[in-house]
Amino acid sequence: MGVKITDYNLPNIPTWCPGCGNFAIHASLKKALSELDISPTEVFVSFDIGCNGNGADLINSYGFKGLHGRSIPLAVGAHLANRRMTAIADIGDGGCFHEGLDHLVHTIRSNYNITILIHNNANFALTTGQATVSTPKNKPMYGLPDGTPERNINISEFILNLDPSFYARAYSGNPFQMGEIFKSAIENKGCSIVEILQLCPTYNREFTPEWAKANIKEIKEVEDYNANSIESARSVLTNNSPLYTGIIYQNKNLPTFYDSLECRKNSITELVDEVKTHDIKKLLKYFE
Ligand SMILES: Cc1ncc(C[n+]2csc(CCOP(=O)(O)OP(=O)(O)O)c2C)c(N)n1
Ligand code: SF4
Repeated sequence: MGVKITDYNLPNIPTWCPGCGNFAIHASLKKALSELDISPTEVFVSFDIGCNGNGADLINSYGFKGLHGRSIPLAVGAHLANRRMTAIADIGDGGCFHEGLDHLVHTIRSNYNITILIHNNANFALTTGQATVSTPKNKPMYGLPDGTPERNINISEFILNLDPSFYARAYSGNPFQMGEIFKSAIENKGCSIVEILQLCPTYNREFTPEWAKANIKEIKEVEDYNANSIESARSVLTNNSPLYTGIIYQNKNLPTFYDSLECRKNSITELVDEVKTHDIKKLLKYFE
């Protein structure tokens, strides 16, 4: 193996709170990429605005820190321009299921070959703990002492209803399983969604490692579980009790966007190879 996990390190110091699940998520991502022997020069990671997005300072790869809710189209753009890159979007549950929701829906629908890592800490953490779609109803949150009056969304069922190519759930307190899930997601040919149940001891104090131990189970504990069956996936996601982690659903037969694009079928170059340079001096003269 040529690539080492340390090849992905940068000298910057993380600013996350002690006990934050983002530490393990980042370490697992670097471990997965190095174990897949993917060089940092072949990786593009787009980061959202949020605590998750502070990871932009910590990974030695190509990348872009975009606007809140917009890390998904950035990864899509990188992938469409150059399929030699492994494109990963890193986003919080707030960015993903509020302002960025349309991007998630259309990326799954188009089946672009990218991986989306959703840090689900059940709140908008960077802005000090407001309620997101995954915050339990009636839970007091910043600015909402009596809890949110709105209903929440079962995000795993929501994703499954879009018929994704790959949906897995990880838990930040189980980095070994998380790293293996990331590897499978990156290797999957299509849009891979990984929802990570992320510890946030500052704004989601109820979600503790003890709670997780009692309520989270690995899908491999379900006898004869078939991750290729959407019915099996639905049956374990409906009431989320227990919360299962692992590869919940994978459809290896779903064509990717590029597979379905007739005009690019026989091309041997990437769009990035086809960019031509244009002399715009003449055009600029017109405005003088
Ligand atoms: C376009 C835009 N909308 C809203 C904000 C304000 N904002 C910045 S971070 C943030 C919360 C991020 O929450 P989430 O995406 O769940 O990530 P977390 O901080 O929990 O990791 C919000 C609402 C912004 N910076 N830009
Ligand atoms: S507020 Fe929560 S998500 Fe943000 S750094 Fe602290 S523990 Fe992590």
